[in-house]
Amino acid sequence: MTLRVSFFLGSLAVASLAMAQTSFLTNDSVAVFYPPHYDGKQHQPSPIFEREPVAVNQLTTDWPLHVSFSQKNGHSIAKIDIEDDVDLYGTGEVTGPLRRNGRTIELWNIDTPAYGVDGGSHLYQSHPWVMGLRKNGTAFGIIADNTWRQKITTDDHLVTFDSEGPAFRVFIIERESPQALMQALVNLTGKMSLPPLWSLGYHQCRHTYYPDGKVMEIADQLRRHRIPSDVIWMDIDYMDGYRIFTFDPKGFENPNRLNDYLHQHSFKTVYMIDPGVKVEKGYFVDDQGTAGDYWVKDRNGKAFEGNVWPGACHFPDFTRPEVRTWWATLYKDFMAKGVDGVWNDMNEPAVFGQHENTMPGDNQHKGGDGLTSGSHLRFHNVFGLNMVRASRQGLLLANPQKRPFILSRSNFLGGHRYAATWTGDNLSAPDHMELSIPMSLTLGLSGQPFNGPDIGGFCENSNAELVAQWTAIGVYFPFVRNHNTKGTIPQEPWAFTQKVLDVCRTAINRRYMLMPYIYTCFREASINGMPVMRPLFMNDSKDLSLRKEDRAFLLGPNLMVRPQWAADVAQPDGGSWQSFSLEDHADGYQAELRQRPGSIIPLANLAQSTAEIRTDSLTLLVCVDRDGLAKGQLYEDEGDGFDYQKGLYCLTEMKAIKEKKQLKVTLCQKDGLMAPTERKIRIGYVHGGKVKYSHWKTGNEITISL
Ligand code: MIG
Repeated sequence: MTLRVSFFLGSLAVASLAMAQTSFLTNDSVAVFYPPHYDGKQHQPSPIFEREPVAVNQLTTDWPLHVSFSQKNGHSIAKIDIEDDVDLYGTGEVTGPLRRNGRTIELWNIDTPAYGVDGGSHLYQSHPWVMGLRKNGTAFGIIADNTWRQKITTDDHLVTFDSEGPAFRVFIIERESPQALMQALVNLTGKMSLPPLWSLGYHQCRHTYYPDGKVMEIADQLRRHRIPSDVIWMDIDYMDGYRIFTFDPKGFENPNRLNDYLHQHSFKTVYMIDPGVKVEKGYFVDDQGTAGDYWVKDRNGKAFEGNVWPGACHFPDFTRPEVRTWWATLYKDFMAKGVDGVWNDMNEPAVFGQHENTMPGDNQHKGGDGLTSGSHLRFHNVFGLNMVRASRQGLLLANPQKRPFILSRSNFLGGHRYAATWTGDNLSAPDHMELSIPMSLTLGLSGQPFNGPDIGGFCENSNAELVAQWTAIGVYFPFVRNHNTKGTIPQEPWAFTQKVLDVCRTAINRRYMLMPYIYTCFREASINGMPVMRPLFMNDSKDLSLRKEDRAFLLGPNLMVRPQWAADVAQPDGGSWQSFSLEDHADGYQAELRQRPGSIIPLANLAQSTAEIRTDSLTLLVCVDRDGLAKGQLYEDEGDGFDYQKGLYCLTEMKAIKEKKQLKVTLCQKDGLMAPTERKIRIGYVHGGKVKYSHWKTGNEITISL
């Protein structure tokens, strides 16, 4: 292409025109810019995209943003000039505020326990993605299609990707709004498939509940204290000497019995699986991997060994399709013991005692299926992504009728196709609680809708105040799990005072009541890429007063959440959102909830687990706009399995109209093959800081007097 250009022009103009000649528009109206000397074999097939985008047209001359490529000291650099007054967001799993102008983010996945709250350390995941919001509300997104180590710098006028690897392509999306931008992002990267409903419940974890009797005791306590909950987690000590896919013969001698017990009490189980495989003759995982020659190699071509929990370990080379297939088969017997979900930790990969706690950059990966072999430097940032890709394959192989739930610590842009995530080893401290809001918002804007922090904090002792405050807001995050590290004091909701227990119960009750709404938000995320938890600016991208707000946030389109400790937050729509309470417990901790005028939020009756949630009696919170109108949606399906993909779901549209002192609400099925449920309905009219509840009624058209 450069050749063709230089044929026409003198050498001076070539550089700029070569660029113009090597940029295209994809069939989805996304611009792709190729650097000179682009070698696709160093980058493709890209892990970011669900399928390789197809370039169909030359880029139009009025395309606003352009990329200039350069090489310096062996680095490949892409610079994108941006206009004045653009607010930047995204950049993946990062600390610091929501607005990302003036930041440097290193993309190199490492195990970073007790990271700081602002800048500095790079964390467990990489998302070469920057989004921009202009004053007029239009949005752009920039993807560097590059897995090699790189830095993103966001100056006010310039976004730079500076990579230690070979020259890479840059994709730029232009859309009329941030909502349309999120849609375009998932059109490229793929849609998150719906998680099982149980994974949206409350999760209780610690490093480590041991032995199995302790796990049962935790289950009993959750039920006895009437903390609605769905999942109990098994951290590394359930294993036999940290050998993955085994169970400790003393503490977890009969996993079937334990899992049966938990299932009988309406709990699901999630167990940890790390990538490191103990080097040991006679251990079936190591034997199989060695027989198949499945390990990552060192620079001399020998199986690399590095220390993790079990001591010396081999690491599966997940870039290879045959290794992923083998890894997938390992889950079959494991899941058959009653395991419901899997936690893939340490997959940066973390390796003890090595430079940056990971494997050497000159380790070798073999690739396959169109992926060329290459050094660890190329594949490091996608080690986690490729691992969870293989794990997902495994869970689907083991249980083809169930939606896989995988939680991964490491990942990469596009990895939401395979796993949910959490924000790693945070600290039990108020500033980490505050940080968890912009962090989760930013992950959502970076294409990972299913995420959340360790509630209560992971490292160091938590305390009563922190657990109460953190739970009071944590229940509005997409992923809700209380977890802490070894050697610290317990931090379950009941571990402190009656007051803390009550605060946590009220908060978690609220989440379970909101579950029909939250599930509908997840469904939306799975279709149009809108984050479940989103910044206020998503309500109105032209309202500049919302651009920096990262203490208050939105759960879906209709619910605003303000932590008690955040006094004056920005208010969408000029402060017209209506404050209300769910379960009127003025305990001083619960987040303030506000509903968007013009919306309807469906609520379930209180349940102790998602398995108990029934939508045959619903409360509809109705908040009308100035014209007296409101509407909303309710998505229902079986909560697990894949029949919803064949249309077995019910999408209900709800509409309300207020005339004089009458409020009329109508429900009508808009889509789906599942028959609408016969139900009892109660209207909660949200107005003036209160909810006025009607009696329970039946039918799809309900009129109440206000
Ligand atoms: O190096 O499995 O982030 O959640 O409890 C520590 C033990 C290894 C790190 C995870 C954390 C987990 C812990 N793991």
